[in-house]
Amino acid sequence: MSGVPFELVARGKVREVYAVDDARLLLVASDRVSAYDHVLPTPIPDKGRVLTALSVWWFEQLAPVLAEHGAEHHLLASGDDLLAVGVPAELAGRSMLVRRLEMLPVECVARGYLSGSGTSAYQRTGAIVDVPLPAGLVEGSRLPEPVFTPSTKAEVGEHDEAIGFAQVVDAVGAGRAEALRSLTLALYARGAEIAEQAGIVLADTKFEFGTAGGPEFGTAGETLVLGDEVLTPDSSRFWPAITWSPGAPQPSFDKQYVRDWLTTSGWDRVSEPPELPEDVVAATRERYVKAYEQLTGLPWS
Ligand code: PZK
Repeated sequence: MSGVPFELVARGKVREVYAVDDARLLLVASDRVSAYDHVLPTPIPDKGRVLTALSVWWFEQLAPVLAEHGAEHHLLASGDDLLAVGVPAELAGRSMLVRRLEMLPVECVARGYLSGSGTSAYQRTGAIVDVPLPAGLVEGSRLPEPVFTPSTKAEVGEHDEAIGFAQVVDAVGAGRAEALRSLTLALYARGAEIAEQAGIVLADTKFEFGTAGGPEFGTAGETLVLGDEVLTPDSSRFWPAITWSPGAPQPSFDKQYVRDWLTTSGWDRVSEPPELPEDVVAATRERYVKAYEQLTGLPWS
């Protein structure tokens, strides 16, 4: 049915992972979109290709930061280079061939602005788990400095749960935990700087890391490898800088038309979500394309 000549090894809400061989995986991004914890029945044309192209571009931008930290990324090939690997032409544009890693069981979240679950935690405790924050912040506030707020990796349908640094140490060891925090904050800082120059606030983002297996796994000299998709609107909060105004939820760069339409549609947020009208689909596709063009400075195809 799917037409992918590889074994499915993992499936998320809007993308899939296939095993190409023992050493390589294929990450395939779909055109599906999620909102309010549901996958919508209406795809957004080109979303998978745009997010893949954006992620590939970011891996290139972040390579110097990774190198400074003695780290690497997992991307091996994308686009038409995948045809030689046997990836069907219809999928090549929304696929990344990556190194198969031993993934570390931690979501590495960096936040430069207060939002969402970060705001909820702050309002309850004045902190995000073990990271204290100053008084007087509101939804959308810029933080005095970016913070590392890791979380557990939830199963599909569950929510990630914020954890403290000590739990990261328990999960991966003190040396790796320090390296993850340092690298996460350095990658966020570079991403936020590039986004800011493009008129986009990178409020927060989530990275996943692994280690390249082999005999060095778990030893002191091992190399951390940045995996997953990076700095896409699905792994990050992107806000238009021009409308940034702390004190209320910020409009999403990509999904605001979808959210606004769903909110006014009468949908109860519990039952199956309705199909999107074609003008909302077209406007949302344009937002993904605009995010790509604005960030990269490149024309979309
Ligand atoms: C890997 N996921 C998360 C789940 C997705 C992605 N380079 C890698 N090596 C080994 N495993 C993974 C990766 C990566 N990236 C990441 N699952 C496995 C995930 C569901 C859908 F696209």
